[in-house]
Amino acid sequence: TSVAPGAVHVPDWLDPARQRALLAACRDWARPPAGLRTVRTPGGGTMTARQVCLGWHWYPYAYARTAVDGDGAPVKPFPDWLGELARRAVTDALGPDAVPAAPYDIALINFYDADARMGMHRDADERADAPVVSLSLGDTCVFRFGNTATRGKPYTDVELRGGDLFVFGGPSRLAHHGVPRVHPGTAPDWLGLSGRLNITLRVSGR
Ligand code: MD3
Ligand code: FE
Repeated sequence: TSVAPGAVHVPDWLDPARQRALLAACRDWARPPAGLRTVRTPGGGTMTARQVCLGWHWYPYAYARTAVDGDGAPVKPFPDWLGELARRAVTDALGPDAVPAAPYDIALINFYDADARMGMHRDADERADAPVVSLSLGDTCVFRFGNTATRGKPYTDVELRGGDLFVFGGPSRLAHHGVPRVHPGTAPDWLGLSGRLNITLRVSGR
């Protein structure tokens, strides 16, 4: 389903076995060193979703090779199989011509509990215009897809469920977006996750 030019939602893209395998990998990546951390913004704010990074460490508002706002350890490597998954996602959502020449080399994994949210923002810290791939696991959330010019209206609210794929490329790459709410207790029992997890795959352009 196309939400805007370059923004494509593919419900149920990950089958249950893939969801379980991805969750197990995320739990492994979340362990120290350079594991799950709370992100603090320069203005003194705290992000309610906690995060772990692969390949490059994101901190507001730049990338580093070490967990500069965590324990300072080197960032875990970005595995080849995640890059393959990203290229397959872009091909399925936007077609083979949209797959970037440069390799996918960043994963940002956000863990949401029942009260976590993400305010409206743009992802502009990458030096490449390659599509961003988003994979969701666990609880359903409300995902707000806005416009490039402002953080406010007009925007479209979409329910993102566990197993869903969303790809943001072309004119949607710099659109504002956020997660105003998570619906607790909506993850399937077979997954064994209380809360929501989102994995974004990106090209750093470095
Ligand atoms: C639209 N994550 O990590 S995923 C983020 O659910 C982020 O954790 C949210 O926003 C989450 O930066 C939303 C959907 C998403 C991800 C990246 C985008 C939408 C995007 C990049 C550009 C445009
Ligand atoms: Fe974002």
